[in-house]
Amino acid sequence: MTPVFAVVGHPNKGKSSIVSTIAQNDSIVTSPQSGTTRQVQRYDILIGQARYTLIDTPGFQRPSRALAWLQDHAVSADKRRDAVQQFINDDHCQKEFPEEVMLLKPIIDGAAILYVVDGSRPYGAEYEAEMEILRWTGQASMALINPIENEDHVHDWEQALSQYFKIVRVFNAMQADFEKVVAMLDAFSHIREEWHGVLADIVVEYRKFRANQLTESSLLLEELLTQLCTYRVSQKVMTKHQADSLKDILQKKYFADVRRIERQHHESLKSLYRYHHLESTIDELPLEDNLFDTQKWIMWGLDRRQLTVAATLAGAAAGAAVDIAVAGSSLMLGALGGGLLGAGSAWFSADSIAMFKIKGLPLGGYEAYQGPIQNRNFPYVVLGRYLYLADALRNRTHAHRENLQIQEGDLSAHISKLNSSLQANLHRALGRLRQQKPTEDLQQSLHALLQG
Ligand SMILES: Nc1nc2c(ncn2[C@@H]2O[C@H](COP(=O)(O)OP(=O)(O)O)[C@@H](O)[C@H]2O)c(=O)[nH]1
Ligand SMILES: [Mg+2]
Repeated sequence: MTPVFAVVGHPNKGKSSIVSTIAQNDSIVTSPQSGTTRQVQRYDILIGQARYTLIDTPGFQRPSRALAWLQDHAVSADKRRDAVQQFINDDHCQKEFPEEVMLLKPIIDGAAILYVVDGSRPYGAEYEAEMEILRWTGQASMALINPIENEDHVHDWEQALSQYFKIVRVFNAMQADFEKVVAMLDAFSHIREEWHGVLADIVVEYRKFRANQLTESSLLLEELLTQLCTYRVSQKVMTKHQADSLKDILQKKYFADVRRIERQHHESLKSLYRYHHLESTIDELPLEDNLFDTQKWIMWGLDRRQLTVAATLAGAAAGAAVDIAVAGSSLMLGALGGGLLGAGSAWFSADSIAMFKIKGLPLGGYEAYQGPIQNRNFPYVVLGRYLYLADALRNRTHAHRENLQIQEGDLSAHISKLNSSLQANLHRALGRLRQQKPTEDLQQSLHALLQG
């Protein structure tokens, strides 16, 4: 038995938006133009192993006249549902009230009702005909107040809706977070007895799905960091002179590839969170600049001081309890040698992001190569950028259709929320990646970071 929900209400109240948000999918068409959803659209939702159906409808067009027709065809309450059935089958009604027929049909066929109103617009008696018709179907129902512009009229709506619906919830299509969606489904399991078990399973699947997205996103991040930290491009040539002349070409290719690899992973992350149409923008990785001192790099990654603390933590023996306060104190930094923090110091050495090298080959000829990465901040920059995208995706709803602009974030604030052993592991693992050494423990720290 697959639960089916019909999302109904006036046109342009956010029905399609709510469908997107509940379905966790941005492929559903929403529009500022009233009447964009002209036909009933069935969406078979698959969340993990859970299946159910959401039906998006065009919305009521002539509810008062439709109700008048129904009232003429039902003499008493026990005949109301039959009257609705008759209304759907009636040729004249199909021509006169195509939208009402369309939206009532799935409900009479067994769909539960999600009635959507706009809490920023005043309540009006004209909605009563809609609610009355819905009541006549005898189906389980819930009202969702979508406060499109503000919450000014939510209270009035609650007063009116609670007379027609057992459950009335404020549900902002643009802001309803994952928990809100789950709570809505859970509430439904209590008003429709025969769906209780299956809706409880759906809620479990939603949670598993969400946890799975998090795990997948941390694996994707690990892959991105590993690829970018180890990436290099090379070319074999006959003479040393030819090898020398490859420097610019290889560097260009290297930069382009690094950017492409990052972009691909960002796109995969968007698909993982079921954003298939979302345009996002982020500044290009500033690879050409003198890396460490540019503001951009510090903006995405860590600043000098934080990098020094990171190196201190990374250097501590694995498993040793590291006192972060001590590691970060000026005492400790002083012990490391004040020179470390000096501008242009060799420790941060980063006049080029990756080395260009030429190697003689045993059988003659030369190989020129660019990469792998040298810069200490590089893995942090990649990490920071991915983290901001992941956070933005997790905190937005699929009803949002504006472009997403990824701007600066605060990586060190994110990192400092981890416990000290996870922090030390993270720094150690990123340090090892940069040194082309195998890492363990990276996954766990990344997972914790993404979880926030
Ligand atoms: N700001 C804001 N806009 C919303 C909200 N819900 C819907 N909209 C916008 O209102 C318009 C109509 O929404 P849509 O879902 O297509 O309404 P429908 O006709 O009832 O399906 C679209 O431009 C949506 O982006 C909301 O909660 N807040
Ligand atoms: Mg619509």
